[in-house]
Amino acid sequence: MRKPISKVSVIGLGYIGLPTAAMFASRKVEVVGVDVNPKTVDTINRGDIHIIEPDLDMVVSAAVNRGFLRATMVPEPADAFLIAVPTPFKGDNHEPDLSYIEAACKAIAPVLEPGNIVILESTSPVGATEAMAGWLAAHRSDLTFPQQAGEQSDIRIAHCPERVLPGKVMQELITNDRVIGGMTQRCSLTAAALYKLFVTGDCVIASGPRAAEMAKLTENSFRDVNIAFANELSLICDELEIDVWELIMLANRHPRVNILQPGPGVGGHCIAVDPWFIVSSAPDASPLIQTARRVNSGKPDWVLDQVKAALGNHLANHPAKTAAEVRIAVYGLAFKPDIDDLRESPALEIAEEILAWHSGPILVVEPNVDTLPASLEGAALVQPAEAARANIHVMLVDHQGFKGSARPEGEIVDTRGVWAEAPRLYSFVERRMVA
Ligand code: SAJ
Repeated sequence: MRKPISKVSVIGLGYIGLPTAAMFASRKVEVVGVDVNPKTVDTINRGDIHIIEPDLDMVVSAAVNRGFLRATMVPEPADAFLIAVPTPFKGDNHEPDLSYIEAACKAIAPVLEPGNIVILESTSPVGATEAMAGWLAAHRSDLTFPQQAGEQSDIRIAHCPERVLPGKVMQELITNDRVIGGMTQRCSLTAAALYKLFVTGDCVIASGPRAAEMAKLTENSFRDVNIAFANELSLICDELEIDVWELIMLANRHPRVNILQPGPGVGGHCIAVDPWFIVSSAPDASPLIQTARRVNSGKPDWVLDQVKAALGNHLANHPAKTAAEVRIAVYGLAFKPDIDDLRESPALEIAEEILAWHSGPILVVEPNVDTLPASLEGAALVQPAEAARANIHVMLVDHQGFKGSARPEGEIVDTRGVWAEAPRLYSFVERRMVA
C-alpha cells in the first residue's frame, strides 16, 4: 500500500509556490516552504505575505497560526517535494534557463528518501522533467529513479504544470483541471492523489511528462497567437479607418468566431515567455508562434507612434503651443486589468517611453498603486478629474474604474476600446417604426 502523504515541501515561495503551499496547509497537511530569500521566509513565518493575490493573506495567516505552514531556507525530509521556481529565458535566442530547477534539485537531493515524489510545477520546456530526474539521480546514486527502475523506482517524478490565472489563483487552484504527467503510471497516480487533497477539478493523466510540459506551453501559446490576431487587426483597422472594437464585436456575432481583445501588448511573466520554449525546441516548425510573439512584442512601439501622431495633431490644431505645454494623460500601468502588478507590463513600458520622449507634463492615473515606480520619476500620479484636463489621453489598461468613463476632450489613443462606441442593436421601437 502507498504511504499516505503527511508532509509536503514546496520549493520556491513565489506567485505559485506560496498559494499552493497554503492550499495544502489549509487541508491540514504539514507544509514546509523553502525559499532562498530570507526576507520571504521571515515574512511568511510571521503569517504575512510578500506578494499580492486576493485571499492569499487570509489563508497563509490561518495556516501559519494553526501550525500547518512554516518557511525555511534549508530543505528537510518530506513525503512530497513540489518545485515552483522561475523558468525564465536567456539571451537573444530566448533559450530556456533551467538553472533554478537545477539548483532546487541540488538543494533537496540530500534529504530525499525512498517513497518520495518530486513534482515539477514550473512551466518548463519539453524534456525539463527528465532533466530534473537526471540531476536528482546524479546527486543520489544510492536511490533509484524512474529512468533507471521504472515502476519500481525509489523516487517518483512527475510534471504537473501550474495553470492558474494571477488574480484568481486561490479559486483556480481548486477548480481548474490538473494535468498530471508522471514518468511512470505510479508516479502519475501518486501525484494525482496528492492534488486531490484540494483540487475539485479533474486530474487528467497525460502519457508522460513531455505531453504535460507541451500542454502547458500550448495553452499559453494559444492565447498569445489569438491576442496577436486581435493586435494585428488593430493595426489593419487603423490603416483602413475602421473601429477595431466595432469590427471585433460584429465578427464575434458569428457562432464560431471568438476574437480576443487588442491591447498595448502582452505582459505578465507567462504568455510573453512560454511560446519561446516551444520555438527554441522546434524553431523551424513554429513560424506562426514566432510571428505572434513578434506582433505582440512590437505593439508598444506602435502605440508610442500613435501618441507621437496625436501630439502632431494637437500642435497642428494649436500652432501657438509648444510640445512642452502639452499635457499627456496615461490611464493604467498594470500588466492587465484590476491588478497592481506592474512587472513585465507593456503599459508601464509605454509610459516610460512617453516620459523619455515628451518634454511636457505626464499625468498618470493608476487606481491600484499609491506611488509611481522610480522609472516614472518626473510624471505625476493623479486622479481622473485632473487627467481629464490633459490634451492627449492614452488609455492603456481597462481597469473596472475606467470602463464607462466619459470620453475626455482632446486627442485620444485608446488601446483598450474603453471609449469606443458600442454598435447598437436593432430595437423593438425601431421594429415598430418600420411597421
Ligand atoms: N491580453 C490581451 N487581450 C486579451 C487577453 C489578454 O491583450 O484579450 C493581455 C493582458 O492584458 C496581459 C496578457 O495578455 O497583458 C496576459 O494576460 P492573461 O490574463 O491572458 O494571462 P496571464 O499571463 O495573467 O496568465 C496566463 C494564463 N494562461 C491562459 O489563460 C492560457 C494562466 O491560466 C496561466 O496559469 C498563466 O498564464 C501562467 O502562469 O502560465
